Amino acid sequence: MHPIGSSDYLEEKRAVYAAPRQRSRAKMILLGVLGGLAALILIVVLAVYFGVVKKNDDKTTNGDSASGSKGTGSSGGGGTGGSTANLVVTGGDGSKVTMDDGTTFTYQNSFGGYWYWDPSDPFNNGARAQSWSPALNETFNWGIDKVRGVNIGGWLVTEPFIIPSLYEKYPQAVDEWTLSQAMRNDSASGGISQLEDHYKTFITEEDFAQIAGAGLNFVRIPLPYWAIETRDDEPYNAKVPWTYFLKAIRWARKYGIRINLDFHALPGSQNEWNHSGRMSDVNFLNGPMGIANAQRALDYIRIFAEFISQDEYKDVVVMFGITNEPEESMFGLDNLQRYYLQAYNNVRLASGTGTGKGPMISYHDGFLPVSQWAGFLPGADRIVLDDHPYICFGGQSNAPISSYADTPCKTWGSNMNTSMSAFGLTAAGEWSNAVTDCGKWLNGVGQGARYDGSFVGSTAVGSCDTWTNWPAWDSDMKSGIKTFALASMDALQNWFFWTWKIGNSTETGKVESPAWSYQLGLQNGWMPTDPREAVGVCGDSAPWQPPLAPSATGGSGAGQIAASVSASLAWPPTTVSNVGGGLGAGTDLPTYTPTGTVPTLTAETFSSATGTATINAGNGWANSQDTAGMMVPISTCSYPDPWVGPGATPPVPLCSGSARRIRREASPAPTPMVTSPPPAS
Ligand SMILES: *[C@@H]1O[C@H](CO)[C@@H](O)[C@H](O)[C@H]1NC(C)=O
Ligand SMILES: *[C@@H]1O[C@H](CO)[C@@H](O)[C@H](O)[C@H]1NC(C)=O
Ligand SMILES: *[C@@H]1O[C@H](CO)[C@@H](O)[C@H](O)[C@H]1NC(C)=O
Ligand SMILES: *[C@@H]1O[C@H](CO)[C@@H](O)[C@H](O)[C@H]1NC(C)=O
Ligand SMILES: CC(=O)N[C@H]1CO[C@H](CO)[C@@H](O)[C@@H]1O
Repeated sequence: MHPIGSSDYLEEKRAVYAAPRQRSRAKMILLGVLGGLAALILIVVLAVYFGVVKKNDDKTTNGDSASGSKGTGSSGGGGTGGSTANLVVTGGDGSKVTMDDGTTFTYQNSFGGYWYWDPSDPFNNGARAQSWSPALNETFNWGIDKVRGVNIGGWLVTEPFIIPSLYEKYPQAVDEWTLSQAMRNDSASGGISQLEDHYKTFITEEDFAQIAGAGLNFVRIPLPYWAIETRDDEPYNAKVPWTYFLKAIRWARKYGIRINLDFHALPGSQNEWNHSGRMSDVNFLNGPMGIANAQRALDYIRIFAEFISQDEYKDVVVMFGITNEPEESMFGLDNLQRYYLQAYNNVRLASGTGTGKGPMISYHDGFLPVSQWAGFLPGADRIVLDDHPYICFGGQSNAPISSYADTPCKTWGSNMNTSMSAFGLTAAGEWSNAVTDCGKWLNGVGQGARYDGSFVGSTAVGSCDTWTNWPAWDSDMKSGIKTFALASMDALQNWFFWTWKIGNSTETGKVESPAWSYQLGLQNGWMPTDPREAVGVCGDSAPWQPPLAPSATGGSGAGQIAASVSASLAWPPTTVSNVGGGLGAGTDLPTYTPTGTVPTLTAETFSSATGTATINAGNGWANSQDTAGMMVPISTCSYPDPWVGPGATPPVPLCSGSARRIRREASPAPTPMVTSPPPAS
């Protein structure tokens, strides 16, 4: 059992790929020059390894397509055909829903929820997820109304263990960077468009209806920076994820579900893990490109905030997790807090301050104890603390699931209560049913589990079959997991389970990480059909009482950060860690300049009932006074590759006549980007 904010999750994940970080500084300097060679060797080694070990897994069928293709499409409206007079725009339990592609399903919601969709009134917020959850056009009382949510993980940011079929097809891919390269190489299979096939089939409108029917009222949706743009040789599927996020907004609105936009993959990688987009080094607030990459990320935060703060979207996308799991231990609390304050300023410039003005701003705790964040940003308007209490990545035990019955209650409940009063709203942005690290590629592609000793350096304590062969689970196992889930829900109070759905492995034809799928648990009886069953499971000796800490409530005068705090957390920082050549002061480090064109995000197109007029869906930019340009390279300066890795030495002199760029590796060029015009000001 690890207290909230403990770093076992971090340590264990870092252990897997510890070697690169231990390279000496001198070697790192060399790497800056010989990076291409090193990367080539790595690719060859991986290719040989996976080529030998995994060649039999390279199948071309996709295990998810059969079940996942129920409803997709790209047209704006869910209602089709008929005159306006006959159109059914709302329905409750048992009503028939017609999806974009004309297929239908029956809406099942025994909790008094109802959907609402009128194509001639596409921003109507009348839908309600359950009788006990406020409709979208009603006030959500933070801290009183409970956030009961799921993540839509593995959808617009892929992860090997969530959607193994994508990675099984390309054994050399270990993260979305290398998956995108492998797909681009494979034009015979559709190239990079295979990712869009995944977006279309993995999650559909029907999932949102099922989420409301499961008694849940929130979704947390991971988004990558490449939903906005890519630069240079970044191989990702640029922009396309955004068009699917727009569908998610439409579906969430239809079923009365609120969204937490989770910025999950940042330029340079904020945590080096596969789910940051690139399993590499941390080039974010760390290393020679650390400030430049953070400057770029802050613009992406501004662009997302400007979109979701528009009147048409602010009551659906009500929370913005500005950065998922930043690895504080790599860049230090001071620099993380400088970045967090600048992100706050960017979001509130877009949204304005006060209740109803744009999203709650959610801050991940950086793997520090939540208590360490008490009192952060005094005077801030509507901020949230995000903790990810996982217990499965630490030391492994073969104790039965029943022995974990009150584990979540022991420390999580009181930590959350304390933080609600000391910081403000505190929520678990991720948690799961896993108590062991069993599950195909849970630790990364090609990695085994500590539990059965197949992970490098581990000693077996049992067979993973016990924890992954869910078709064989008996009623004791199922009720044990359910008890653990209920205790977690009660202790955490406001939460987002990770994750709604795990895809089938092509190799086995079934879900290989069952402890991580809410949907599978519902279908097979180990998740509660009504999450309110959790209330009181941990005992009700000292229930948390409102109010939330003042910084979170948006009361009178809220939104103004004390001048002394702003001064002590000025942006950008003057130094970052792990810059080669003994450099590190701000003037020595590559930074960007705000002279670029801002790529605004576009909305879906909606037509009026008669089809003669287009309904205004917003121009993508809430605050026309927010006119700063995009952070881009200075034309007379030299920059290392944004992904160069820590320890590389910036060019000396940094800025002169001719630009020189250190390239880490050569990659296929991505499709050129067409950027939108700057926002009207
Ligand atoms: C919410 O929207 C529904 C549907 O248009 C409407 O009937 C209801 O009055 C609205 N509620 C509020 C509080 O505006
Ligand atoms: C893509 O193809 C190029 C050229 O054949 C090759 O060098 C590279 O290793 C391939 N990359 C991946 C990820 O498949
Ligand atoms: C996995 O495959 C089974 C059998 O085809 C199917 O019923 C199920 O819906 C699939 N699960 C997912 C998450 O796609
Ligand atoms: C914390 O809050 C929960 C839920 O309101 C409650 O059950 C628990 O008793 C509270 N107190 C402590 C110390 O955990
Ligand atoms: C090496 C690495 O980054 N592994 C991580 C991949 O992502 C999973 C979760 O999706 C983590 O558990 C691994 O640690």
